Amino acid sequence: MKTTAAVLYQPRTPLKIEEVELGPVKDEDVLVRIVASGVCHSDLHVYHGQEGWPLPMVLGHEAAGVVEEVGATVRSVRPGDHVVINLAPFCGRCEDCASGKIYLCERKRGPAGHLYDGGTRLAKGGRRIYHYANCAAYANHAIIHESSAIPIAKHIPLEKACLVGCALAAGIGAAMNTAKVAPGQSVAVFGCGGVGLNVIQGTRLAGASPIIAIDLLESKLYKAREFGATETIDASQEDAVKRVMEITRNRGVDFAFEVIGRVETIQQAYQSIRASGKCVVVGVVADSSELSIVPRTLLQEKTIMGTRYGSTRAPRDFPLYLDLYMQGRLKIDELITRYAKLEDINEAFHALEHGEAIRTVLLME
Ligand code: COD
Ligand code: ZN
Repeated sequence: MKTTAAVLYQPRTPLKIEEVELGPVKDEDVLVRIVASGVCHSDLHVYHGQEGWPLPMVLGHEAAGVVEEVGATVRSVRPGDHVVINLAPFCGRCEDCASGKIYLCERKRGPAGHLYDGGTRLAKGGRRIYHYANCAAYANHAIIHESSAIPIAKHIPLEKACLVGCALAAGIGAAMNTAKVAPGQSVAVFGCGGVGLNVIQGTRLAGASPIIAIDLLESKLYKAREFGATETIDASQEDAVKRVMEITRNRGVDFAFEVIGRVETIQQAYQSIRASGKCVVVGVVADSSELSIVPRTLLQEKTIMGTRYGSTRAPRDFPLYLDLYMQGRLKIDELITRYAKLEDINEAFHALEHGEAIRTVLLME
C-alpha cells in the first residue's frame, strides 16, 4: 500500500513529506492508521545525526491510532481497536521477558532502524527506508509488531493518549518503576521537557518531597511547578548542585534524574545525590563522550544507573496511566503546546529545539 510519511534523508536537512510504499503486513504485524504523533527530543537527536541510525528513515515514535489490518497470527488486537504504540516490542518468552523485564527483551533481531523481526516495510522507488524506534510514526500509517500495539479504551482521545507511548512511559516509568521512589524521599530532576515533566509528576504521585526541578528556561520551571515541583532552580542563573545542597541542608537528594542527555548534567545529577542516593540517567548522550566520576564517592554507596524506556511494561502501564489521566490524577493536556499537521514537522522540530514547545502533537489526515 501507499502512505504519506515524513522522511529524513540527510542529517539537519528538512524532513520530506512524500508518498512511500508500506508493506507487506506479515504474520505478527499490525497495520495502524496513525491518528496522532508527538514530537519528542529523541527524534531531534536523530535529525541532528545521532550515531547508529541508518538513513533514509521515517522518525516519530510517540503515537496512537486505529488498527486497520492484522497479520495471520495476531490475537491481541483486531481491526478497529484503538492502540498506543509501545516502543519496546517483546517476545514474552526470553529470560528477560520471563523475569518481567519485557522492556529488555533479547529477541529483537537486526540492527537499529529495523522492525522487531529484523526486516523493514518502508520503501520509495525500490530504495529501502528505515523505521525509527520499531515504528516510524510520522506517517499516516505504520506497521508494528503485535506486542507494540497496546489496546486502549475507545473513549480516550487518541490525540492525548499518544503521549503515553514515550513522554509518560519514559518519565513516569523512570520515577515509579526504575527508581521506585517512595513517599517522603527527596528528588532532583535535571531537565523539564516533555519527559522531565513526567518524571516530576511520577515522583509527585509517589509522594516524593522535596521535588527540585532544574532547567535553563523560566518557562519550563513554571511548567515544572504545575507538574508538582516544590522547588525550582534556574541553572542559567545559579549553580544547580550548590543550590540542591542548600535546599537539602547539605545532605543531597535520594534520587537525581538526568532528563537532558548531556555529560555535564549527568555529572551534576550524580553530585547532587546523598550517601546511598541514586542517579538515574534517562537522557541519551547522542555521541560517544565519556563520563567521569570520582570513584571514592562510590564508597558512600552511591548508585549511577540508566533506565530503558522507564522500565515500562506497556500492557500494564499504558492503561494504568490512562486511567489516572481520566481520573484527573495525571496531566497530559498541559504537555501539549500545540496541534499541527504532518507537513508542519520541520517547524515543530524548530520549536522544540528553541525551547518554545513541550510537545507538538501532529494530527494525521
Ligand atoms: N541544564 C538544565 N536544563 C537543561 C540543560 C542544562 N544544561 N540543557 C537543556 N536543558 C533543558 C531544556 O531547556 C529542556 O527544557 C530540557 O532540558 C530537555 O527537554 P526537551 O523537551 O528538549 O526533551 P524531551 O523531554 O522531549 O526528551 C529528553 C530526553 C532526554 C528523554 C531525550 O532527549 C533522550 O535522550 N531520549 C533518549 C532516551 C529514551 O528513553 N528514549 C526513548 C524515547 S524518548
Ligand atoms: Zn521520545
